[in-house]
Amino acid sequence: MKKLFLITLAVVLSFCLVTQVSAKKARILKFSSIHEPYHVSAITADKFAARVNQLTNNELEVQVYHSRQLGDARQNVENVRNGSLAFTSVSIANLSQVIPTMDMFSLPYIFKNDDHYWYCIQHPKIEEFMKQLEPKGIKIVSWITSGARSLFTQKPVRTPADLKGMKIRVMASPVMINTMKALGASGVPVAWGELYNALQTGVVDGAENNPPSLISMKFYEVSKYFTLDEHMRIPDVNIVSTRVFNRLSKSQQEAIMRAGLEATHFMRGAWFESERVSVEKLKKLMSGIIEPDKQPFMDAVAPLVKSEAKRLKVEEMVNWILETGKQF
Ligand code: GTR
Repeated sequence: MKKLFLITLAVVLSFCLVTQVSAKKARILKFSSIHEPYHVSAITADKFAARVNQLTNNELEVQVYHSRQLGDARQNVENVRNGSLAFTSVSIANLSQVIPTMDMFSLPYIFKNDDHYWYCIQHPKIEEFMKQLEPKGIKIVSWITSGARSLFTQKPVRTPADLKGMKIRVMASPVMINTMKALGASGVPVAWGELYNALQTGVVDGAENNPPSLISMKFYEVSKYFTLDEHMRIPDVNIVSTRVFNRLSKSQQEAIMRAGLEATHFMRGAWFESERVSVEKLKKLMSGIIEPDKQPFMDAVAPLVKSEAKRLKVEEMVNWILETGKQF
């Protein structure tokens, strides 16, 4: 009888324990993505979220909101800074609103190719450089890529002379605006979510971006030519709010950083494939994919790289990037 009582008690107690554990609520952390759910950056965010949940045994639950549901890039940056948003993925060009020197990464043709890009961004020198953001409330969780940015326009562009008088959409980055000027066009800042409309209504004559984004945002419907001049490789990064991060336990912080590193590895391969597939699709969807001689574009912006590096006071870093490029 006593034995039965003890067994019943043990069952009741373990039931209470289980319900208590499962009742322990996960801490919800929101991740805002400006991309459509099938864009590689959005898929990377989903994978990151699932991995954080798994590595923390669901103590943390990262919830990803795609397609600008929680805001466009600049708003996301502000929300990460004030802690109302935990994560976002963003172009470093948009971090120039926080620290102007971040615009260094927008300098045209400073990265020789994809391998040179990855060599630089994973170098301890750049890791150190990015720490400037921490007192501003932003911590880098993972480097992802946005590939090379190229021009897409209503009229064909084969040389910088063809850009004369054109209004080209850029991000709110002084370096991007000045680069368009050096190429003979004018750079017009427009938010990502408003670009389709701006192209459709002729507010701008073109824009510049990577192949996967032309597909995910359907820009091929409202522009005809894609000129693969590959003028910039501006990194995207996944960032976390330091206000949120600093309140987490050490093991939760480690889980986030580990999931972040894994996201970088995943993204690098997935991006490569997505870029290839997207160019194939765009060949069928647009009037022309132009592979121009890049040299005249490079020549047109070479003086600007020097003057902008000086203005931003990043000459030493830019010289290092250009110098290391000789090995690639
Ligand atoms: C995309 C990039 C975004 C943002 C966007 C834009 O390719 O992934 O972070 O830079 O371009 O041009 O606004």
